[in-house]
Amino acid sequence: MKMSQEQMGVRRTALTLLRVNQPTGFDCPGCAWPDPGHTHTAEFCENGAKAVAEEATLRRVDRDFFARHSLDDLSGRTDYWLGQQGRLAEPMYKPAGGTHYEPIEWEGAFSLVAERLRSLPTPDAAAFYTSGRTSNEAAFLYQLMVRRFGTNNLPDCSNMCHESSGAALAHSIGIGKGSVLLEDIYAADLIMVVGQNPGTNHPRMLSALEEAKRNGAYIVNINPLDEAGLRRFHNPQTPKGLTKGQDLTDDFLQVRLSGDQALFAAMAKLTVEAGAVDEDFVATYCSEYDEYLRFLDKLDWDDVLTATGLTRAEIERVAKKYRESERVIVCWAMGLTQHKGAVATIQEIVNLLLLRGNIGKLGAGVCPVRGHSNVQGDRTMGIWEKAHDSLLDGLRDEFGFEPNREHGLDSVDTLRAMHAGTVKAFFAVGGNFVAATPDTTRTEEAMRSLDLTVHVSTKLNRSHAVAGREALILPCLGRTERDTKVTGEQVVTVEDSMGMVHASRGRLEPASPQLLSEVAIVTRLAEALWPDGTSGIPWGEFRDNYSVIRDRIERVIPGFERFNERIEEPGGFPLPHPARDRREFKTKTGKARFTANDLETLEVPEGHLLLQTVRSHDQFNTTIYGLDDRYRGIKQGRRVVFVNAMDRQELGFAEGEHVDLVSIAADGERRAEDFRVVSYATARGCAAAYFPETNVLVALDSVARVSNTPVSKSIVVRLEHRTGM
Ligand SMILES: Nc1nc2c(c(=O)[nH]1)N[C@H]1C(S)=C(S)[C@@H](COP(=O)(O)OP(=O)(O)OC[C@H]3O[C@@H](n4cnc5c(=O)[nH]c(N)nc54)[C@H](O)[C@@H]3O)O[C@H]1N2
Ligand SMILES: Nc1nc2c(c(=O)[nH]1)N[C@H]1C(S)=C(S)[C@@H](COP(=O)(O)OP(=O)(O)OC[C@H]3O[C@@H](n4cnc5c(=O)[nH]c(N)nc54)[C@H](O)[C@@H]3O)O[C@H]1N2
Ligand SMILES: [Mo]
Repeated sequence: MKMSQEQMGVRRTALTLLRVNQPTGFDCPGCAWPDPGHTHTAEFCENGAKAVAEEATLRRVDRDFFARHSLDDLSGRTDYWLGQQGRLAEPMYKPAGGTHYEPIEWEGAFSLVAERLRSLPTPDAAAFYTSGRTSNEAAFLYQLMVRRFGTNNLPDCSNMCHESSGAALAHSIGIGKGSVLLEDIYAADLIMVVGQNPGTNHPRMLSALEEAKRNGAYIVNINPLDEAGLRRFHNPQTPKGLTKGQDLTDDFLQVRLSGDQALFAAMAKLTVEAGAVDEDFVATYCSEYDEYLRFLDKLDWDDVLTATGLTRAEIERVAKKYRESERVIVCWAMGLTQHKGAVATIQEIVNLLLLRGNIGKLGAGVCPVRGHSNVQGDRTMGIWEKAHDSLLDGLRDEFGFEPNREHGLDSVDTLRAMHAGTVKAFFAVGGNFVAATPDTTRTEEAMRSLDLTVHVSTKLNRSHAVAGREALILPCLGRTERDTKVTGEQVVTVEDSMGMVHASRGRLEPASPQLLSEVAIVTRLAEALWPDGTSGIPWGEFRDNYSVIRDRIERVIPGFERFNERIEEPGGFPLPHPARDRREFKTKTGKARFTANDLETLEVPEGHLLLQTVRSHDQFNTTIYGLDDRYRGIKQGRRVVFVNAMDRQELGFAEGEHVDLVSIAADGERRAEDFRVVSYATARGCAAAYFPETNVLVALDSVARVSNTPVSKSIVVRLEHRTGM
């Protein structure tokens, strides 16, 4: 409330927060956790309120602001300062050689961007990024425009987020999405929360866990950090909630960073050895079981204990719970996806669940918990550099053009292509590419070397300050704002983490009369790219009436039958999920696949630690709300490094000492300066610090196998005393 009132004032605060996640309101821009049946007046959380306040702020970034602050000035500011300046209010342009952004008319902006895109040597010389707040309608039109233009270069924030989950699940169960609904959470008898900090990043998930617990579920937390938000949960919205301070979790495995693959394989081995396998399920629904048994047979306990840092007794305790449970769900987030072996780890989770038929039945399944509120929907709409032929065929048949069939660039490959000089123009709908991607110093060089950078954004951020030769900022409406077109007020739709699609209606007066919706920006750019209707696509009709876009989505993307009708259903409608709905597995073998992946031990040289980069309680990705991290006891500072007290002593650092973090990689060292050492309950040999301050440490070539996701959660580093300090 305090942050909301500072940003929005008291009246606007109350009006706004009452509209979050209600059937007639807007979808919370905070996270992708689904909404329950809308029984509470207030289905939002502290961090959702902060996300809303950031967008509904009364502060404005307009032409006077840009006249006062040069690009040099802006690029020297912190992410926190940039975000605090308020909402972008009008389109801005930085000409080649210019030192400042200057105002530009919308029409001029569109024709300039269209002209520059058209004069590229090939459509593949442009990359079109998406962050996960973009609505289904805008995302569908955006990928349509990009594919009509001729490229599949559609990197998105997913590439840095749940790409590993999608890759692993598509291989193992034939669909890259989670297989549980809220009702499953309520019906489970064992829920493992792995590599996730829901107290901060998905607070509404705690209410669901609380309900599950009330129904008898046993909850196990698997994490190198004993995240306080998950441990001592007290739901302020339910007077009859768990008593204050009671633990939400029943067991805690303090695993080492990157140790989860070994942990889940060991639990699988114990399950098999105890004779607890559901042989019928395995015989009916699964393939490659024998090969997997051979892998488990070879699994060496010493390797498991080294990788996990756990005792055999701890692992046996949870494995026993697993085989005594009938309905098991495993939830995870970035703690699993951002490692070198992320895909193998998630496949190992599927292996364990398959052993006892924990998929495709009530109360059981896989639950990757998504980050951005519509990141899953954007992928469903075709924001994917490796889209399947079925989507491209659909676009061809519906819109009458032959799409490029060659796979495009993901986020990391886009950066590589920028370095190589083959990508020359970068266009982003949302996000903060420069700050969210790895290898900050080199990434900034790459962005500055481009001919053109364009950002469709709500708020000022670092990516605007690190500009190409020519650069544009195109300010857009946010989720909370009214979107009025000639046919009336428009609604958009989003898909949550559990594959439920529902409507979102902005209610607030737009932050500036100059703002356009993302749909308007995409369609007007498309009209500038193909003047006089030469694209054969009726962009103007789409802009005037979003129902018409939904009609087209319905015809191209499976699962959206009667789309316009069904968005009115309270709570939305579920998209089909063959593995969940019918135990139908659309994999290469036609069955759910056991996958045997050899364990791989991370080499950490003497005197080094494994560093993970995490979110504080006061940030949304690269948007910094404040400088505290309440649950971890940090006040007024983000440059801290959490280290196990015993490691700190052994390595010879004092509590509170200021150090540099130095990462080592094949192509050399990288340094992040001046972090305060804080002793913290983390697994031995592991450390943690906040992102994006530490992205400078992640080498661009340090990526997860298969998914190409930057390895942000196991960076080999050493601490160095700061000389002369
Ligand atoms: N308020 C708020 N909400 C958000 C966001 C935000 O920034 N702020 N971001 C949104 C987005 S885009 C996303 S993707 C999600 C992110 O949600 P989270 O994944 O919860 O975010 P992180 O802060 O990256 O936390 C990673 C967690 O995994 C643990 N972990 C790290 N490595 C390992 C490992 O090797 N094994 C295990 N078992 N655990 C590990 C860390 O200790 C930490 O608890 O949240 C979304 N919601
Ligand atoms: N080291 C490290 N790096 C990471 C991670 C990590 O854990 N560690 N996490 C990764 C993950 S999980 C993710 S998802 C990425 C996040 O990467 P991004 O999605 O690129 O970054 P965000 O910080 O979420 O983007 C914030 C910006 O989005 C814009 N914005 C907000 N709302 C809207 C809207 O409605 N429309 C438009 N057009 N713009 C809007 C605002 O201008 C704001 O400044 O970062 C990744 N990077
Ligand atoms: Mo994310």
